[in-house]
Amino acid sequence: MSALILALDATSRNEALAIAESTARYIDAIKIGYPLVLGAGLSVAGEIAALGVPVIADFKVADIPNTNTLICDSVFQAGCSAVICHAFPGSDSLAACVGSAHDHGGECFVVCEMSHPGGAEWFSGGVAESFCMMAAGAGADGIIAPATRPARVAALRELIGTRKIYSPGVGAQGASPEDVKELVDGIIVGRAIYGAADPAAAAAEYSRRCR
Ligand code: O7M
Repeated sequence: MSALILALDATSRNEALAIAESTARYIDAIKIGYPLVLGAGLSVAGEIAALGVPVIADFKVADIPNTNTLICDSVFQAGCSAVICHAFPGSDSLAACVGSAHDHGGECFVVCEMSHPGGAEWFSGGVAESFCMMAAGAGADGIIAPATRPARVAALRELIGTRKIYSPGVGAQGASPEDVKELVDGIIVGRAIYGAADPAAAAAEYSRRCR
């Protein structure tokens, strides 16, 4: 049983807000990132949050600690409830993201292994496990792990314990909610909902399948 997180990668503000409004009752959070924010501006975060849906800022923050703090502070001041960062810049950079999140009463999630085919190149061989341990060591609230590789999610669950796992790759990338819903806390679905002819109906169906 998992929460449903809509990856709202629509690139126009009006389209994004219309989809957010029509799907809000079926989803537990909305993840926004560069596709929407570069088109609509960061203020769209507050507009979505005003619908009563928590907003997760997926900027995959990956810089030096000071820059990470500046980015994360902006995200939370804009109304987001959580931020997603990369682990590879190191534990001090990661700590900066976690610190900003917690200073604002928010959460920080760390990408440990990515869902696309190339993700298996970079994140295999113990890298994902190292990132997972870094995330736990930094006090992060959870990690991102790929629904496209449920066995990897299971392996990372062993390491991360009761911290949250959010999992993308369901729908357009080929995974199903049933593949990971017992292993994770949130399933991230993008195109299969926002690109559907009827996004509300698609969200309702994914919500049913995630429970
Ligand atoms: O369902 P999709 O494929 O249309 O969208 C998936 C969303 O999840 C999209 O916003 C991606 O950027 C994101 N994502 C992945 O697809 N794979 C990953 O490994 C990680 C993410 C992600 O959300 O990282 C935080």
